[in-house]
Amino acid sequence: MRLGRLAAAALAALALAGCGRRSADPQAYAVVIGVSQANLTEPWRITMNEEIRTEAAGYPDLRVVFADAADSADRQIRDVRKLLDSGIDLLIVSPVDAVALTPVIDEAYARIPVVLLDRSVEGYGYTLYIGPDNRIVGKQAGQYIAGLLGKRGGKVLEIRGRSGSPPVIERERGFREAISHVPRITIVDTITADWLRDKAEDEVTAWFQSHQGVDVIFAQNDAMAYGAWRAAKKLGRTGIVFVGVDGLPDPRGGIEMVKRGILSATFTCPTGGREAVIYAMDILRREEGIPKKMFLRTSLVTNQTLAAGEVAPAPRDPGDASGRRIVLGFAQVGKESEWRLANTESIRTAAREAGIELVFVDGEQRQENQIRAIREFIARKVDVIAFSPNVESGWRPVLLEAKAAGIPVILTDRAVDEKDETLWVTLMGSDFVEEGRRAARWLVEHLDTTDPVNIVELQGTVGSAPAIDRKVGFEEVLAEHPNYRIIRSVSGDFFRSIGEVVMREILVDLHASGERVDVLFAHNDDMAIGAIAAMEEMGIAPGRDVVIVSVDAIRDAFKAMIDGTLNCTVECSPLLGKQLMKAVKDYMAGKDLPIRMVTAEEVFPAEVARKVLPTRKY
Ligand code: GYE
Repeated sequence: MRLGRLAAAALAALALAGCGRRSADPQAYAVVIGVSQANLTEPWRITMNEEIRTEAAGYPDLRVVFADAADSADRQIRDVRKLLDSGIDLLIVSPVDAVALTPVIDEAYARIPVVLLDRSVEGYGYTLYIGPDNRIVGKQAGQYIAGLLGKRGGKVLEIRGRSGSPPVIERERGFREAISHVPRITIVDTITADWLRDKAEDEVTAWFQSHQGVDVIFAQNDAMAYGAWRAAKKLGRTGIVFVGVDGLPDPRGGIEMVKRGILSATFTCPTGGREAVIYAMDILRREEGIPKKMFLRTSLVTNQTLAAGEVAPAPRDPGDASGRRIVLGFAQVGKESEWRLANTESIRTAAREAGIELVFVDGEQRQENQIRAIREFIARKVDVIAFSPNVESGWRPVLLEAKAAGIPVILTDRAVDEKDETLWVTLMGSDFVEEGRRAARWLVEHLDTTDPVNIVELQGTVGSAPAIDRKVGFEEVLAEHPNYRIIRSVSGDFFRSIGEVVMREILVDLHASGERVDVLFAHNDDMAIGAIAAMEEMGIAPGRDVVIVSVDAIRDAFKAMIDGTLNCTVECSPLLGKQLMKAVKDYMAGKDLPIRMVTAEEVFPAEVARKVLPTRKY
């Protein structure tokens, strides 16, 4: 990581803002991180840089060099190039514009690790994304306003940030999803104010000239909400509720505005600056168990939540595990698939290597067994509970018991359909909706046809997160291609044997009704491999007569692709052991965990199977 003379000079030239009193000589540092910031006009971004600076100060061997793109994509592209040429070891970047910055960030990623903060790029050319889940931010704001207005509904004026930027699109989407349930809530208008207070004040002042009553003004950040409040105050418009986002703790931040009654509510939106440095150093230390995406927790701030101490609760003292082994209680789903067996093995091995005492219970595909196991963990006062929920619903009572017992819960692999996110500390695993989308995108590209296409779908366990979400993602993409039709959709419960049985029944039924099947979409490889056996038995050539796409990317799927009986598999990694043990240790050490961690995954068509098989770990 030593820097060349030229690089040192370039770095010195770029080092507009180094870290405080520390030596300016880049040679003095083992590690140099470059930070390319989108702008320094938004209070939230100023806080992000501050957090990076503060956290970095804790690493004596680390130097951080900042660059400000002043909201210009061209300038940011130049900044990133300069930082790269100056020989930095890792890049932290918050892109001004996702599309414009993708090529240069791909370039950087080809050379060094890249951490994206708050805004993403096209594709997956980065090491780690850290940021709020902006769709959830919009959803939470919508739920709050729906709760506030109730059945009588009302008129909402929406103020959005820079149009076209991903946070704006996602917050709008989440907001509309949440208020769509209350027909009497109408968005009377949407104003664009580029995240800026003054622009919001001017725009809202103009808007009031030609518009009458509005019940709520929802602004996508606190600065704009404050601008709107000033406009209303100036024009004597009263009785309006103002809702913002960001909830920064500083004297002019959203929390203060709630306390002063300017805002009725805001939502904490962590900048991720601190986490970016912590995980950047983990990446540079080549620590394992680092996910592809981390979504930070956003929480509602009102005077009630402030009074209840829910906002910015007192820092948690590290679990008193100092010196003794951490005890982790893990309730597994069962043994339904090769994926599940690999997942169990990964967790057992990682616990051993991490020196964590693992109390492992196999739920044998039954929710009540997992619930009983969690109650035993609570009675035994384990330090942390982790489990993979067999199905999404029915967990509230036992999660409330764990919370009451003060035992943190980690969800691995599968989510629960519970709104109260304080009932678990993090969810780690795959993006199942995206997996469904990937399977459909591959299929449409592979077939490249406008002819009618008949699809049979083998679903996973009914009511489980992967089955629900993969179906949603798959159908979301097919909705744009009406010639694709799912003609049969039956559950094989993720078992190879059941996949074979139900596929046989479907083929007999289709034969009787004279219907043709062109495609099989199986929610996991095991069911697909079972279905392949049923097809061969019925004289149908799997992979040729019927195109087959499935999910997991287990070794047997690659063997089937090499045999020509399977056409594509979408990866879903079961190797969550290291990530889980890192999360347990980080949590016990007092670190806050992101609300969601998403693993890095790919799509494997048959063409690459022979080359990739030797590299597969499960
Ligand atoms: O796809 C399947 C397993 O929850 C992601 O469960 C997991 C799924 C996986 O049975 O093989």
